Amino acid sequence: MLHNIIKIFFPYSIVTEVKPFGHGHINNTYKLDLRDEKKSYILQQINTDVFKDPHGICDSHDRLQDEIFKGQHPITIAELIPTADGKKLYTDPEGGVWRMTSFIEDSYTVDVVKEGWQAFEAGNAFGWFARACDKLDANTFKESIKDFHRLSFRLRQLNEAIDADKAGRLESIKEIVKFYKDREASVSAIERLVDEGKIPLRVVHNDTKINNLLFRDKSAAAVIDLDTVGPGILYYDYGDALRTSASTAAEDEKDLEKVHFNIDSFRAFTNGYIGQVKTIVSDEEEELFYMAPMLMTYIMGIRFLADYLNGDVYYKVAHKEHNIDRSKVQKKLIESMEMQVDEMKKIIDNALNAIPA
Ligand code: ADP
Ligand code: GN1
Ligand code: MG
Repeated sequence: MLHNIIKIFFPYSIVTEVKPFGHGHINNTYKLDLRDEKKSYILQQINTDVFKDPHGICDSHDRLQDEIFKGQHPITIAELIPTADGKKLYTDPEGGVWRMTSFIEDSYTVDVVKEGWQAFEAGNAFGWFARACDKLDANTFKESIKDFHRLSFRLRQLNEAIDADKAGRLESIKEIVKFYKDREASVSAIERLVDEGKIPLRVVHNDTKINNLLFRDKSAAAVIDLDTVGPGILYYDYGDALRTSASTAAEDEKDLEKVHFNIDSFRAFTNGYIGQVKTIVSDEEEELFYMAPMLMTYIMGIRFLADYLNGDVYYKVAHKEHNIDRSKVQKKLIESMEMQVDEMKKIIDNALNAIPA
């Protein structure tokens, strides 16, 4: 099956190896090697339950690479590789939708940040990405998933999952549900600002988890997983990236004693990120950066929770507690952030007011 798909892209090549690759939760990803080619490729089956318009995703990727490949940058994105007859996607006879991109050579991902430079590099790379997108007009990009980071939409989904309790799991997790319910109001400020049009809509990444970044040696080399690139606000990328970049543990760590929001990683990431975006940030945007990590961690926490209640229909899971484990980690991170908000504000202010070196 995979070999038939590869033939659509490379009809005259011999496959030496094709194997599942990476730790993504959404698409099916393979690394591909061909005889007589030094370069490798990434072949992905796009999850069309999640992404209803895969052509739209590729159009956005194409426009982004047109913009980014115009210049010389220390960081890059993967390049879309068309089929032999020049199409960006291939739909197989069973309806599976496939895409090929260049493999970023000699790169590796990080799931848990262990050293300060990794957090700084992550901030620098996602900040670079935001600046690279600054020239693109957000109104001409489509959301690949409607209301993706809209808190009220995610809360509605959670409420529906609670009401339906499809998998019969509600009783056992009442305390976790209460934790999130108790905080609904305190995380709603950013959505209000967006609705009032007070902060600019930009083209942003919308899925800045640390393993959507590739490192080479001791630097960030590429920003990947561009499926959600589209309209959004800086806070989404800054906040979602910190959810993983400043966590001391994996997103699904079972031992919650290990989970903390690490203020040193937060500082390093923030210095890297704000150093990049400082010249494009508006006065209004400066105000609520400190709330972004909490909002995005909350949103992911309730999405994992809703998926657990729905019986694990959205995210890939390795075992039946996987989604609730992930949701508990987000809860622990929120608790840890709540204790450090004042310090977070100071760090952001310092970064915004720092005089360039
Ligand atoms: P998902 O949407 O399922 O998260 P990703 O696009 O993030 O899919 O890919 C999953 C993983 O595959 C990444 O975390 C990374 O490890 C690896 N990967 C994806 N694209 C590339 C690439 N162009 N070069 C090297 N590794 C990649
Ligand atoms: C998914 O695709 P991946 O694994 O990088 C999800 C993100 C979540 C993340 C949580 C399209 O990201 O929104 O933050 O899992 N992507 C989509 O790990 O839903
Ligand atoms: Mg990914």
